[in-house]
Amino acid sequence: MKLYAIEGSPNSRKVLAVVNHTGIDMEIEYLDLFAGDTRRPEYTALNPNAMVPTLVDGDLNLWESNAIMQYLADKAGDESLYPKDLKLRADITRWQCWELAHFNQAFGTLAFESIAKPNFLGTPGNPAVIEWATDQLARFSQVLNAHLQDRRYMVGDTITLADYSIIHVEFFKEMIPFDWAPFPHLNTYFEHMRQTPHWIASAPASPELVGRKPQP
Ligand SMILES: N[C@@H](CCC(=O)N[C@@H](CS)C(=O)NCC(=O)O)C(=O)O
Repeated sequence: MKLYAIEGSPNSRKVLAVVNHTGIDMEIEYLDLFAGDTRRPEYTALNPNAMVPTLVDGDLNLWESNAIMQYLADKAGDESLYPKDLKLRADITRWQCWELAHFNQAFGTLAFESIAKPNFLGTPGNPAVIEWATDQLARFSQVLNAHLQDRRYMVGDTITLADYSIIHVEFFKEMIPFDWAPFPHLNTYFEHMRQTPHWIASAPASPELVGRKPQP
């Protein structure tokens, strides 16, 4: 199996954490975002979104990080990360969908407008979009904070795919202009999860390397 990833990319890290956690055999090819690797025709033939991650397993060509995580956990037979029990599985899938549709959308939009645009694209962020994303992030952070009030993990008592999906933006959490103080349970959870071994193993060696191809 081969995984295409970008160093430090949040959606790549979700999948890399699952690769590390399960120990599943994987060839990993890192693409260089700044060199335009994701836009090359050989790569867009695999992933027409020109995004990472992408998994190739024989004749299966799979993109969307959460789908890849589910596939790998099942393929590795890891019933702790992604249990077969229907209700637990639905609960994990629910949080993975929620992360993608709401939390990540708000977080990603705020990060793009307030960090990526001024620092990498030479254009200021759109104030109306920043205001919208900030409101949305506060709205959904409240949901996450309440869920985590008396929990150590998103679902059950051990790490599942839901945890790696929720924390995938961890590296950028303190960089965005957002007041996390009203969400103490969310903050405690991120602190705890950022110290877990398979998440640490998926981290870039340094912030400067994010998006760049690691040197052999
Ligand atoms: N919904 C997709 C999102 C993938 C995504 O946003 N990937 C980012 C890196 S974290 C990317 O490749 N960005 C490059 C671009 O937008 O050109 C998934 O979960 O896999």
